[in-house]
Formats: sequence, structure tokens, C-alpha cells
Amino acid sequence: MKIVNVEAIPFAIPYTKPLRFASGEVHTAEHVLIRVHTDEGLVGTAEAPPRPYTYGETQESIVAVVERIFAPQLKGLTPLDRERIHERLDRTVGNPTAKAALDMALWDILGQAAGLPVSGLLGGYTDRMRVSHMVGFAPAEHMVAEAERIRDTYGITTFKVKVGRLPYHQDVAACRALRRALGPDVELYVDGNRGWTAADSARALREMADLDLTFAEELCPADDVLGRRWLVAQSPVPFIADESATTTGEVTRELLGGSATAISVKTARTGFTRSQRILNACQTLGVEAVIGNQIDGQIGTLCSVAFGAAHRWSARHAGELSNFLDMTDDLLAEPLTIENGTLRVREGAGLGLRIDPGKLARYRQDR
Ligand code: MUC
Ligand code: MG
Repeated sequence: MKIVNVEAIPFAIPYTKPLRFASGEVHTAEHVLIRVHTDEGLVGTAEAPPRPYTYGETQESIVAVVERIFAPQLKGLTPLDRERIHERLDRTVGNPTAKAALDMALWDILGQAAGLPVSGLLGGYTDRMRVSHMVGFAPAEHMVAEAERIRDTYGITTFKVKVGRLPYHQDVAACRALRRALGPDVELYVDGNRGWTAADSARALREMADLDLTFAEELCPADDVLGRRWLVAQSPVPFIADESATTTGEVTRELLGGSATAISVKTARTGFTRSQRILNACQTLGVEAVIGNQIDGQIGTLCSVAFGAAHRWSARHAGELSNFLDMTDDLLAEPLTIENGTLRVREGAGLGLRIDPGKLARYRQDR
């Protein structure tokens, strides 16, 4: 079975409300649908979400790098040639979400060819994950209202609260309001997207010491090397590296250098192959791992849950799998549903995702 064609289709679907955080904001899901075609008629599908404020990729750059560099490198190989494919992709630096989507589309083909679910091929640990919802910047009372609505509608009881605004007191007040309104049984953790200094972060963590936070994520830049180490050494909770740990090398450097004590694993940027390497490293070292959200649509979320549920080490914590709820629509023929605070892996061969042709025609931007 040979790879004969690779499509990179830009599409845009608006959000019902923007997601705001310290490094940026998202109003429209301007993603790229990746489809890898084989000579046997199997088609692997995944999506790449451009996040210029995190990786420097744009929708246009993803389409260009896939069409001009990666597609010619893949054509003629088989989906089983994954090591060779990654060797070729790695000749180009960066472009993590473009590479990750290609990797996941190849796994989709392998699953379809074998007649087996990708989640089972990856590890098959369980068939669902508890869901964690990201609450973006807003006045504290709006953040509380959103968390209550998400809890009451979907049964979600884990929330990642965006922090990193200056002055930091408004974020501390929002976290305090959330804990007060949601009570002690809800799990809360914070993500600063590098918005604070190390000193602000240390003060904020001290002021939030009574809020029973589970994790603190990327509160200050990892490039402030000594400040970050100083902060992580005094953090009362595991300190998650997200955008500072996007490759296996960065994960190793952040952990061994003392700049993180936990890792956010995002299939949107490390696919299945590299995410597995990162997760295995975390488990081997005894470091917590959380399945993170790249502000994924439903295709990306399906990939995240297929991976997260496949492994014991990632299934221990709620995965960030719900922000597609804020999109006005999506491309999947059969939408994802969150019930009792959990999202199930889709059954069937491959990733089990079918694209609605009418929706793709409506939202694609290249025609
Ligand atoms: C997150 O966990 O930070 C926002 C920026 C980004 O790179 O990912 C999202 C969520
Ligand atoms: Mg983050």
C-alpha cells in the first residue's frame, strides 16, 4: 500500500465566543484538514490547528509546508514506513502541528487497514477519559458562570483556569471565586501561558495556597531560565511544561534542568508517535502527564482522547477535551458528545472519524 496523495485543506469555523489567554485569543477555528490517500483507496484524516503565538505556524504556512515539502517526501512510501517518514519530516525544523497531523493520519490508515481502532493499537488501556474544561479570561463572575454551566450541562468537574494577566491579583480573585462557587470537590489548576514573571508567579501561588490547586502550568517563560527553576523548586504542586516542552528534547531539558515537574502532552503537536515517546519518558521518570488542549476542534479532540485513553499514564488525569463546545459547528458527520464528565473513544477501525462532505464544502476556504 503506497501513499499517493496528501491534501491540506484550510477551513474556518467561528467560535460562539472567543477563548482568551495570556499569549493570545481565538475567535475562529482556522484549521487545516489533512488527508493522506493510498493507492488502495484508504484515506487517513487529521487536523492541524495553527497557533502562531505558540509555534509560529499559520494556516497558510501549514498548507504550504505540507504541499511543497512534506507531501513529496511521503509519496511512494507506505504508511508502515513511519520511522523513515519521520526521518524525512525532521529534515525540516519546526512545523509541529503539520507534522503531527500527518503522523495521526498515517495511524488512521494503519487502523483502517488492520480493521482495528487506533486507540487499541496504541495501548488500549480504557475506552474513555474524564474531561477537563479550560476557562479563558473574562470577568470573574463570567468565568464562574461558564464553569457552572459546563458542570451542570456536561458533568465536568475539572477546570483549567487561564491566568497570567497583569496585575496578577485579578486572576487570583477569579480562582478564589471559582473555588468558592464550585466547592471543594471540583478539581482546579491554572495555566499562565508565560504571562507572569517568576516573582509574580511565586506570589500568586502563595496567595492561592488555600485553593487546593492540582497543577500550575507554564506560569512564566522557561527562557527566564534561573527564575523559572527558582519558581518550580518552590511550587507546592507539580509544575507543567506546555509550550516549553513541545519536542522530546525540550521535555528532557525542562525536566532535567528543573524547569518543570510535569508535562502537557498534546497530540496536535506531537502526533501519536512522538506523544507516545514523551508519555513513555514521563512514566519511566515518574513525572505526571496531562493530555492538553491545542484549542482543538472535534477531529483533534477525537485524536487526543484516542491517545489519552490508550495509556494508563495519561488516563489517570482528566484530559482537556471540551473546548470544541464553543465552536458553532464542526466537520464530523457524527458530533462528539460529553456525558457524565467523560468523552468516549470512537469505536471502529482507524480513528473512527467521518467528515461530513456538505460541511467541508461549506467551511473550506480554498474553493
Ligand atoms: C494551553 O494549554 O495553553 C493556548 C495556547 C496554546 O498553545 O494552547 C492553548 C491552551
Ligand atoms: Mg498551556
